[in-house]
Amino acid sequence: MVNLVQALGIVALLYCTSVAGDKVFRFDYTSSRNIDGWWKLHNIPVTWNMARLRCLAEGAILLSPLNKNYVKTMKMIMATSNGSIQRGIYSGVHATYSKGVYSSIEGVPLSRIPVSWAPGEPDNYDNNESCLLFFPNGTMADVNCNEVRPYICYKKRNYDVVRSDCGTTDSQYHLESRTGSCYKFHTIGQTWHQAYMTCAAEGGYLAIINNDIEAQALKELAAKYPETREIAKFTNFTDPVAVGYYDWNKDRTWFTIHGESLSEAGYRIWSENQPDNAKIENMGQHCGGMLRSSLLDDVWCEDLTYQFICEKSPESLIPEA
Ligand SMILES: [Ca+2]
Ligand SMILES: [Ca+2]
Repeated sequence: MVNLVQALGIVALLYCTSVAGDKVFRFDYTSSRNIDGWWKLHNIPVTWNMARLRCLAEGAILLSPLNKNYVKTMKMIMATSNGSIQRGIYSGVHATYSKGVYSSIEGVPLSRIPVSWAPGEPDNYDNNESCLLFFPNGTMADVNCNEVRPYICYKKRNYDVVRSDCGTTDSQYHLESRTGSCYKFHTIGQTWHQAYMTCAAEGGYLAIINNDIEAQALKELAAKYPETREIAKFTNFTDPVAVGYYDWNKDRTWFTIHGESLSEAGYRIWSENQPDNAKIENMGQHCGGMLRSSLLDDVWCEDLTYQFICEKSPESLIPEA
């Protein structure tokens, strides 16, 4: 016989287990036993590759209908949403490595996935379709990967995953005691706009320098990583890293990505002769950069890639109490 105290203990234990399991990933993901993990619906349509990158930056992958439980879950998520979702969402099943050879992001081959095709599909229309779309009724079709569609990101449950001091499972974020923020230095360059997306998906933002102390902290952080020397080919300066300010109106007035002027933000020390709006093929510099000296330098927004620094509050991904 289980007495009342024991019963309450069991209930409390089950509750704690489920809460810990449910909340360990991030606030914007929903736990699901059916798919043994967490999911997040992105209802703003993007290309398949952008969807893939966004999930990756969130620490997840594109959800695929790997078995009947996944199919059921995807249908359930779509049934409670409207708009463009009703016209189909991207799955993680793709043939972008080799035309016609489909597998899910995690490598499950198409032959192992319980696909029921929509009428007339798959047709590889114009020999230009390598991504699989999932419809609300559970059928699928191959489509051009450049079409824009909503999608679902998925994180498989992993009990080893722990949130750090920085409130993330991403171990590359480190808490800086002098500012109370966490920072991650991205060594693989992206364009300023891509870098903005990556930081946002990680739960942060392109770093905003608010005072000399933060500038010093970022200078020390950047000093730990070698320069790529990519931009040095075009300028006399050491490689800038992308940070969070922007010439919004392209009229040389600079705002942080949180809408303040640089003076309001608290740091506006430009490198000598910067911002210079240097031109490559008529393309000026409207995006924010920081030299290794921590002095500011305007950089190109498109085409060229920069290493970049994301800043994150330790609370940003934690559910509100
Ligand atoms: Ca098709
Ligand atoms: Ca410049």
